[in-house]
Amino acid sequence: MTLPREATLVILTGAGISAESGLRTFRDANGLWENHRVEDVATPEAFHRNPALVYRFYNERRRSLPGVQPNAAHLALARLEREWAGEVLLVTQNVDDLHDRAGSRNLLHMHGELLKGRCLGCHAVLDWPGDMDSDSRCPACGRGRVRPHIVWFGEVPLEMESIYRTLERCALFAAIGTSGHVYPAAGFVGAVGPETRTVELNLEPSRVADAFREHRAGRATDLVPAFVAELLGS
Ligand code: BJW
Repeated sequence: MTLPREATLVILTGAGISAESGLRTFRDANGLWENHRVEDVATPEAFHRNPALVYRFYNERRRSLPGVQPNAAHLALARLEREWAGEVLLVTQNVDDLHDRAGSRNLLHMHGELLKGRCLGCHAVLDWPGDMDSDSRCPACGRGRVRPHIVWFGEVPLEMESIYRTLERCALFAAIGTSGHVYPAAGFVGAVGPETRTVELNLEPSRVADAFREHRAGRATDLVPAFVAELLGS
């Protein structure tokens, strides 16, 4: 099915797109980190109970970023944004910076970003490339404690209004490398219009695979460059 070149496209990505860059997905290894369930670390309650553990979890992941590079799938999506005549909105659940480094600019990090912190006092969002702990203080107000700028379970994801507005009017919605376990992202496919082309690209069917009209099975680094080339007609 061909789309008008000025059509709006929404692409949702999950941990599977960064897997081939060397970043573990959430539901690999049974979703465990040092024998803690990710769900027991990525919550406001966990942060309140044991902030040192939660800071360490995110410090480790932040430190791993310089050692990984965007892969062919990240680069293909940046190409799509550059070469497509209409709007391409890339919504990622990933907190890594691989889409940014690949060159995507119309990009929303709905679950936050590892390289940012947020002040618990003045709520400023801050660039934070290094480690963070209970002694970290906000450079904007000079007083507030800083937490990772991450959307934990039970918190409202970022940019929701803008995402739903674009979903309602998009001609194509594609979900890449996401398991469909976590809402609201897992429900985006149900928020598009009746004419919208919906495509799932994944190693295996997600939990919400039945809601998509088209499915492509395989690795993101194979599927995504081919899908983008097809959309661009090259
Ligand atoms: C490959 C591949 C390769 C591998 N190539 N593919 C019941 C119903 C509805 C909702 C709820 C409910 N009960 C509770 C909720 C709410 C809750 C939720 O969804 N819980 C579920 C567990 C049931 N959600 C929330 O709390 C969210 N907030 C919320 O709902 O607020 C209310 C509200 C919403 C909207 C408007 C107003 C109010 C917040 C969710 C925050 C999620 N946070 C996390 C952790 C923080 C970030 C971090 O520490 O990194 O975000 S959880 C974790 O899962 C992370 C991810 O972004 C997220 C999604 O995971 P993802 O990306 O799908 O990864 P995996 O590992 O699950 O899957 C990888 C996939 O890749 C697999 O399918 C593989 O096959 C594939 N793959 N290699 C292609 N090479």
